[in-house]
Amino acid sequence: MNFIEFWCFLAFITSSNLNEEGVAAAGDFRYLTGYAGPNQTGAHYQFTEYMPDLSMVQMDNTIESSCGFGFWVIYDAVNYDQLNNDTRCTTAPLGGCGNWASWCQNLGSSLRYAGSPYGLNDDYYSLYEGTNFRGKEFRGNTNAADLDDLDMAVSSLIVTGQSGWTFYTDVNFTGSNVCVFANVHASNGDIHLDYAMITHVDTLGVADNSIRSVARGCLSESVLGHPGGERRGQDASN
Ligand SMILES: [Ca+2]
Ligand SMILES: [Ca+2]
Repeated sequence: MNFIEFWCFLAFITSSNLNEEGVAAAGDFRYLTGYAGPNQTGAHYQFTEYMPDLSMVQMDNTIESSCGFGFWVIYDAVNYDQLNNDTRCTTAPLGGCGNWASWCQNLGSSLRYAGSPYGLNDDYYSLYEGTNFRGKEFRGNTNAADLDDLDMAVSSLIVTGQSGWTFYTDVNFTGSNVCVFANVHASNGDIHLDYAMITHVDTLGVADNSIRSVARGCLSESVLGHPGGERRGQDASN
């Protein structure tokens, strides 16, 4: 099967100004303010939760720039793209304000964040039915002996925080396995985010649609990423 993947990383201008609307830049305040025009102009809407259909707030195929904080994924279709498209547009999680990449502008019809609904850098996993974080999801911060609707369906995943997570190809923590730690350590002032974005799980050495359970901690000899150390090296204040 042939499909074109657009690796669409929103080219945010790095800015220490985490918000422009006078909201306290608390470390756990996740939001995305989308604007209909470039350079944060025009009609706008501030999202703090999942939005499966942007027409509900008159922003369908409209957003061109944003300010934000947290790990947001924007989809071409409603309901997080299901399996129809494979365009990936994600925000730089600590990136502040900026124009979206041209191929992401006027495209978004749904959006949601990855990671914990609570603290930005909480230990958490988000599993997705489609590649590039599309479709149904299964998410959590504890062991899961099975994955309900996502049993043998996981094609991509994101982990946040500093815990490792072990993914298994059978239920009840059995079968082949791989451990994933955050492999990106972002910081902006005293705000930190550790994460790993796996756009295709087969890059982990487990087959697509094979994951069936997940355990907290690194319980596999196959390991992606590194526990903690790299980020501490960048964090002179601690
Ligand atoms: Ca669209
Ligand atoms: Ca799948």
